[in-house]
Amino acid sequence: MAPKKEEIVKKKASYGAESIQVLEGLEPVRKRPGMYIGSTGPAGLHHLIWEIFDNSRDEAMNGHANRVEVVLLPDGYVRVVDNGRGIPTGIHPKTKVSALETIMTTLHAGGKFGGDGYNVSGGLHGVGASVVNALSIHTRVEVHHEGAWFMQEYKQGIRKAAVKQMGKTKFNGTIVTFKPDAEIFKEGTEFNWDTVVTHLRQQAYLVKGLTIHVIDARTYEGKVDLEGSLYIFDLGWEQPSQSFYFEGGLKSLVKHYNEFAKPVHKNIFYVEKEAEGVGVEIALQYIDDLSTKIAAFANNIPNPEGGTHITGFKTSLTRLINAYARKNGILKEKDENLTGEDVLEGLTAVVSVKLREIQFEGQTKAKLGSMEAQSATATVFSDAFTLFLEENPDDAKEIINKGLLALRARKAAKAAKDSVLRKGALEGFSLPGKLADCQSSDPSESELFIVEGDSAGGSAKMGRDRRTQAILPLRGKILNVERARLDKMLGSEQIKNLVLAMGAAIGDTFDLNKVRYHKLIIATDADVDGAHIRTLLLTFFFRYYRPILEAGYVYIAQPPLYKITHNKKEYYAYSDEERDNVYKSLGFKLEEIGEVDITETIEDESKEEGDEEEVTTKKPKLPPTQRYKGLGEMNPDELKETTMDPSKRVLKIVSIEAAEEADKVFEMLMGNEVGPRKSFIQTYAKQANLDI
Ligand code: 1YM
Repeated sequence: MAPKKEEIVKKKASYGAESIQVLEGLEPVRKRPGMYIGSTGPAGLHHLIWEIFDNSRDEAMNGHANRVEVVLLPDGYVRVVDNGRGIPTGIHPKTKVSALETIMTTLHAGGKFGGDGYNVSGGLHGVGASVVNALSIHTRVEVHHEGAWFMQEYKQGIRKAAVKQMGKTKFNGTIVTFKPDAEIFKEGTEFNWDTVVTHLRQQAYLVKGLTIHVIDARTYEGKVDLEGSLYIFDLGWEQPSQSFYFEGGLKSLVKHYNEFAKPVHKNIFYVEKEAEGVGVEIALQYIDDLSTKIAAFANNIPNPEGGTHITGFKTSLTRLINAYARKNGILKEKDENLTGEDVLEGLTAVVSVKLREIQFEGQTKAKLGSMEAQSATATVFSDAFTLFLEENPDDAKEIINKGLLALRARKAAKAAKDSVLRKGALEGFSLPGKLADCQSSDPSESELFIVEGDSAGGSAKMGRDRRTQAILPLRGKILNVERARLDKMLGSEQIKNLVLAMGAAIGDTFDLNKVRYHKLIIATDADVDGAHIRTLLLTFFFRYYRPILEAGYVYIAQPPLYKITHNKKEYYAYSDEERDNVYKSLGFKLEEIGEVDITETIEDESKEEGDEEEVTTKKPKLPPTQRYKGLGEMNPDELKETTMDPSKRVLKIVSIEAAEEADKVFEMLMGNEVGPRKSFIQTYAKQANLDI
């Protein structure tokens, strides 16, 4: 959250109002909200909840609270309740106002009370509350402390009145109710239930023993009784709600991550210990998969880019696994060590550190920079993991076997890559026989059409502009290698041809400057097989040719779905909607006609190719319309006009994100786990059926 933390002189003090440091008012927050909450979009809006929640969570981490409730209320309000000590309400000696008011209405007001508590939010305790207050149209804070119940309200961060004692109470805790200011959050002030639930679930894993209730009471029609019970949850409303409580902490989180995966060993490794003044908590388990998931946290802040703690962890993991494998004769003297890459394959791990002084690399908190976290993590992990391997020999054996498998796969992949390279190198300029190359040798004007199937390939060859357009037909089914590791694809003739045609090698020797075409156009059919092949090609580019994607060289052709013939003129439509628009523009009224008249080419398995039957449903009033199921159904002229001619065609550029998405789909379709594939197929079965 708040920048320029360094400016704050940290002062050790015991609990009390006098240890709060006051720096400035709240105007800067409303002037530049982005500086304090990142953005005024949805992320910034949700950040408000996290800020208030963090104060409750810190109270729990310091051992004073064990329950937090987050309620989305009607009319855009949010309420966060905890059962901690309550924000101090005593009078501050300098400002002569209540500590509560100072915390809520001044920037950088906070305090480090109770000396040895972790400064868990990576800032000063309570610093975020004033920012939330400044950006809310209405805030109400209630503190229940030692039998007394206090309250103060604010508008856009400005108090309405002094802190008031409302009465007596038997609770202890803090309640903050606020409504984000629509003037600030111009994109909208509606919270996303899933975002809130996901964030709070993760937080529950990070704070062992803390119960978090999340309640969606936005549609509640009764009066919201803010002054009744401390916990709305206790009132028994029938509202969507979720509660999280994880005794196992990070162990539970690893279990959650691996919920749909197949573990390669039974016991989840877990340690929680302090070294060199740094709290370290680690959990891990290997699964039968190629991916690696390491979640990193420093003072409960996610570090998507890792940092010193992750470095310490990874280095130790590689060293310990090799040491154990050698000691137990699994790796012989002549064998080479497993690499860091090998031991990461299939790993799910969570590493969380707690530091008193925290340093991040760069402006965001994405990467931890504190050096002491590296050695502390290494120390704690080394001792505990060595013991784990020794006490759980079955788990140890499976973990090492998994690493050995990765090592073998890595070597096989390298051999395959080398052979592709060698072939390219040996044959000099010789290109694959399947490739119909273009005449131009200027990559910036050259295009390679990667076409599904030999028959479409034939049409494309005839319809192309030979000067700038090259065609590489792929035999569809062969690419459909089920359950294959991607490494194996490199052994496939089809992929080798593609690599050779592109002319830029692969792996370590890849050179973007050598790519022979600056447009690589994937042209597959608009059916399930076509989608499958496209996914596979995109995955291939994503994993082996990311620079090509980043350079924006990869495109997807958009062949039309329909051809409409009317008065000797032809019209192409790329979607059902476009087709209907064509009808309308030609003066046909869809509403009156109802069903659309479509001529389809029905393929009959028992007949020879080309011997197809035309089935036409006669509905008199619409012009003849042909639906293309594949590129192969188009003649060269049609293909040229609709898909290849640069002045008429539509191409979709592939972003790195789209390729990453394809990679995920590929993993699901081709991976070892049956569950996700099954549910994917069930979900998309309806869409798939349309093509049959
Ligand atoms: C719903 C939001 O803010 N709870 C909360 C905040 C504080 C305390 C307890 C607290 C902390 C300390 C001592 C301490 C805060 N205190 C301060 C400050 N819930 C919510 N619960 N006594 C009470 O850290 O030593 C800031 S936040 F600065 F006054 F200590």
